[in-house]
Amino acid sequence: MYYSLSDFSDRLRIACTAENAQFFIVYHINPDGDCIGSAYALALILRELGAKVCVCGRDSVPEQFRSMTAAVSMDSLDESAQYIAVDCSDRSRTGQVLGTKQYAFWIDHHGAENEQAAIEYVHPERSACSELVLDLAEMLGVPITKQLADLLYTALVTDTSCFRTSSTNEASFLSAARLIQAGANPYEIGRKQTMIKSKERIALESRIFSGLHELCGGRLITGMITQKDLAEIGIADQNAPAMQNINNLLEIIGSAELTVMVREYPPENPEGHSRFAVKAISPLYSAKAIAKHFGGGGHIPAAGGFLKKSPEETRALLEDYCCKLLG
Ligand SMILES: [Mn+2]
Repeated sequence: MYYSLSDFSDRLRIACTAENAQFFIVYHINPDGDCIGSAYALALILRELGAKVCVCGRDSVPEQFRSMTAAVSMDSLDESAQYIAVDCSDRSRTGQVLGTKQYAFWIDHHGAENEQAAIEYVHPERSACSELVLDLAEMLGVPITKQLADLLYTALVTDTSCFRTSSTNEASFLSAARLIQAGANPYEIGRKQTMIKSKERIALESRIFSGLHELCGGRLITGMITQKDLAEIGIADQNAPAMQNINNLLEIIGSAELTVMVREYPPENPEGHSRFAVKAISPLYSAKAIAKHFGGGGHIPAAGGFLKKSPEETRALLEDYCCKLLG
């Protein structure tokens, strides 16, 4: 059930001050800056309130965030620990990393159709989950240290691609201002997380552009990244730093109304070996509805999912469907 900020904070405070309070904080599969920054910041906040904490996720923390997360120590927890999910639209995004136990708390800015936990703080209109964690810290009276501000600002800047996504709004900037006031350095974090490109990233981008499909008079742009591309360039896997925000790359084509990026995963990937990411640049279309048609999910402007098909087949299916939509 959705709770207001003050009711959610009250419940969290009560849970944290109980005897032997312990929390597993779970971030989503294929982690990004938002889920990582939000989860580790929440760990610091709950610890400040007296709880033991341990952050976990199915996939390890991407390299570009490790200098921040390594500074947050983890406690060892026992069976009585409660679960909190951050930045997960629904249970499938947790990767069932802790089995099937019920989650006590849920903090997210996507919004699932069904209830995911008894106590939820969910605001789909917010541009990053870290904004919700910041609200909570302030409501709980936890001081925003530079360490917290760096984690939360990194989350905000990566989820909004430096305040350029369609989800960016007044609240994003108000959150950013509070975090900068608390010591986050916008130039350092912005440059590190969104400007610098590795040699591997530059090679990957040029490969994607050389294999670009421009359809429906340029209104639909699709790109594809195969396992062979990754191997030849020397990118370890789909979670490597060179892959961050790669789904946004196709937006630089001015005529694009819809973009689709298809990424091949190893055949043993449980969700399927082709991941697709749809972006609706024109407000006339819903990426969420397109992804849903293929069993995926997400936001109206950006959504995706997995198919148990080859990347070529996945690309063709998405192209066919999107072309029909564009008419
Ligand atoms: Mn997010």
